[in-house]
Amino acid sequence: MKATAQAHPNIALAKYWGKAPGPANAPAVPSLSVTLAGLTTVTSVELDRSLPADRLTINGRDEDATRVTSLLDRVRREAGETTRARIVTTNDFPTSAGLASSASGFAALAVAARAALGLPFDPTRASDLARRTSASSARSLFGGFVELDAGDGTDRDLPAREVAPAEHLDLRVVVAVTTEAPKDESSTSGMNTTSAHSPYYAAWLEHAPRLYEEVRRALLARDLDALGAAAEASALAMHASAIAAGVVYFRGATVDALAEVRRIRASGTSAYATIDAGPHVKTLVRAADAQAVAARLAAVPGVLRVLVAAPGPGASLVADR
Ligand code: 2P0
Repeated sequence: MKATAQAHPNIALAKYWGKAPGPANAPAVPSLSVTLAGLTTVTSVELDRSLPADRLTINGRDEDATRVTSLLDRVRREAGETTRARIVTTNDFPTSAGLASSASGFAALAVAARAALGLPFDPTRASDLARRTSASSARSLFGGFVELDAGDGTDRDLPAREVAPAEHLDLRVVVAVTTEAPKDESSTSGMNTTSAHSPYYAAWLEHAPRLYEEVRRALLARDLDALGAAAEASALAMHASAIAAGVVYFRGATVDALAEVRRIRASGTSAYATIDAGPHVKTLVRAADAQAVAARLAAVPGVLRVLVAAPGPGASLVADR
């Protein structure tokens, strides 16, 4: 009746932005990500017959449980249960680090919720379950390099799957943190505004699958330069479509860090930027270059700190303490 799971955030190399038509929170475009080691969310789910509603605590603070309840309700239906749960989640990285704690959070929650309700460990089932609440979290069920298809407008299962294991590519992600403030606009809101109002959303829908194919091909060929070029193009195309709808996640330091990545590249080091629904810049480099690139980015005015992450494992159950 109690289970605990852990999961790690992921960074999309080929971005998901926009939802497919239909009821199931499926992406409008395919995406491909890398799951990161060393940054961990741990979530426990404990059924409690005395609770009138689910109770959620994140890093020791009570939080609104609406999205957590929507996920748990699906598991309760599958398990034939109605009992409410106490959910306790902790992140060992700051939620302002520019790394989506929602991705690792819903991935860990999906694994812990299924186990607490007596369902077997099944990353594919858990990935589809997590995707229905937060699409990027579907990718954190798996380690290494992970892809998620676009939806087809139906309610069919749509889990992510591993493309290549963590050790497949010599890669580090250097995260340049540009603010400690929470983001101005959630991803869900930003992508819905983009799809409703951007004159360039149709162009994004047409272009994104090609960039995804380029990222995938380069990954399988272990070609960091081709992968990085396609990943940077995916991030910039996503933001171009969003900016045209008035959804601007960039800050001054975002643009300055992006310019520094391009200077590093012009000087001969393979370094490619990607930017998510926030102002932080993540740079894709080889392991041997990570410390030097981190030092260059740390010196950019407006960059508060940097951290370096390697490809890591998928979500798993952990023994209850
Ligand atoms: C991604 N992002 O592929 C893209 C790139 C942010 C920028 O998926 O509405 O929390 O819950 O499905 O997954 C973040 O959005 O959105 C995201 P919902 P989600 O990683």
